[in-house]
Amino acid sequence: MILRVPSKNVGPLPGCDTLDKNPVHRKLWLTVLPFFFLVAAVCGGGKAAAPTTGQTETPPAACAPSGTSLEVTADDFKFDKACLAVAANHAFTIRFNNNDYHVDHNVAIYAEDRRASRSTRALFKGAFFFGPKTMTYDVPALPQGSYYFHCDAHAFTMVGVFIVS
Ligand SMILES: [Cu+2]
Repeated sequence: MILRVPSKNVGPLPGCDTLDKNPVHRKLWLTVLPFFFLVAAVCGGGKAAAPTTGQTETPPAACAPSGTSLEVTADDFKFDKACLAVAANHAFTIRFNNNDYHVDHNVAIYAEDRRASRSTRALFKGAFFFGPKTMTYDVPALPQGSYYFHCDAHAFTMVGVFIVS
């Protein structure tokens, strides 16, 4: 709805006494003007409170396997990758670069997102170690599935999708 306060047809604004001395006009303005503002406020408020349709939820990460040597880096309490992928039923390695000075990180693989399920079972738990340092984990073959990788100490911020396909 588009509201326009008429500027030409209705006459001068209240307070413009020099232009309009007619008390009836002035009374009309004082009655009508607040109504305009009220309608505008209600319409505007309704628009602002309208439910948002498109949520800004990030789509699930997708990646495809490429060899059996994975690599991921921890930097400032974040993994540099949102998705890791490996072929099903093949042992593989994860080269883990912990770049955070004097911070203990690891990489573990879980059946479910630990942010949603604290009791999810671990498919693999890499050893913790302080940065800056790089270690290579040997991970046994995993069955096909869509899993998650976390740092166990910072599961809420250090997380990604782990695809075995
Ligand atoms: Cu960590």
